[in-house]
This record gives sequence, C-alpha cells and structure tokens, in this order.
Amino acid sequence: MLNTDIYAITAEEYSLGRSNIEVVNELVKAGIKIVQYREKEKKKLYQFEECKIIREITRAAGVTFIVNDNVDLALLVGADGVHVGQDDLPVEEVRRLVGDKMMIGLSTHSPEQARDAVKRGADYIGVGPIFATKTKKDVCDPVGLEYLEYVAKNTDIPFVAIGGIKEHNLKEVKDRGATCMAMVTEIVGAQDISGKINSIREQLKP
Ligand code: TZP
Ligand code: MG
Repeated sequence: MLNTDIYAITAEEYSLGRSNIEVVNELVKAGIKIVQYREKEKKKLYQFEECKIIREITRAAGVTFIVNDNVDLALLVGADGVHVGQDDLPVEEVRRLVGDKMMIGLSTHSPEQARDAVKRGADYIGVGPIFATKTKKDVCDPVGLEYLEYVAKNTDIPFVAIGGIKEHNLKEVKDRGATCMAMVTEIVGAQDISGKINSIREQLKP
C-alpha cells in the first residue's frame, strides 16, 4: 500500500499551467505508484469528471488511487482509498460508508492523534506538516521531525511524511524513519516532472 517511496498529490494551481490529468499521466509514466487527487477549489461535478479519468489512467497502470476529503467521489469512481483530515468525517463513519476494501488515510499532527488513528481503524496516517508549507491553506504549524521520529518508532500502521518536503531536505526526513514521502509542489511544480522524480529517487537510494 504505502510500500513505495513517493506519494504524489495533485494541485492544479501549482502545476505550471498543466491540467491534473496531464500531470497524472506524467506521474504514471515516471513510475509513481500512488496518486492522491486533492483539489479544493473546483466544483464537485468537475472534480468527479477528473476523478473518473484519473481512475482509468491509474487502473490501467496498476497505480493506487486515493481521493482526498470526498468519500462520495472515492466511492463513485471506485478509488482504492480516501484520505481525511482531523476535521473531516470521522474514520469510523467513513468506514461504515466504504467498507473494508477501501483504505482510509488520516492526517495526524501529534502522538496522541497517531495513537487515536490506530484505535479508530485508519489504514495509514499522514504525518506532518514536517516543514512549513504554503500549499495547504488551513495548515497548522509544522510538527517537525520529532513527531515523525515518534511515529516511526511507535506506530504499527503505515505512515507517510508530508509538508514542505523538497529534494534538498529529503535526506533529513528519511533519516528520521520515513520511507514514504508525500510531496505536492516539489513534484507538480517541476518543469520536468519525470526528471524531478528520478532525481528524488537518486537521493532516496540507500
Ligand atoms: N497536508 C499537510 S501539509 C500539505 C498537506 C496536504 C501540503 C504539502 O504540500 P507541499 O507542497 O509538499 O509542501
Ligand atoms: Mg481534508
């Protein structure tokens, strides 16, 4: 599930004029194995249309597809998972809607939230923001690398580090125990997405 190095997340406003679909096609071509559709501004109907297309692209490529926030969209397009935040629908209620086959990711920002996520049945957790980021509008203060290290040492479910992760600070994140890292602007905002992914992968090599 999160047994991959890069968890890519869409953000059309930072994609240098490319559409989410164009970006996802490039991600898949570059060998990305998990893609999250995250789109806060667009109308629901437009999001639905995009998710349908992204589901087709990812299914054909054997790529895991996660929808952010919207359980209805995830269900309608047959996504592999849905990712929710602390202020979204509770994990237990999302589980009642999606059943056991769809995975549920939950964003967490503290050891207490990580423990709670496990109790509530999340399949994986987001850990962050590790560093300051402007990509997320309602973002909390960075939780820093200490919280990441806590999760790496104390949490039994998969986790993905997120927030302000760039090629230049990847190593610090890896050194604190992250094996899967979510990046938004570093990837979708790259002129050469494929080149950026290759270069990140070089840095992540043991
Ligand atoms: N959740 C926590 S930080 C963040 C999200 C969605 C945004 C991360 O974006 P970037 O551009 O990788 O800093
Ligand atoms: Mg959310």
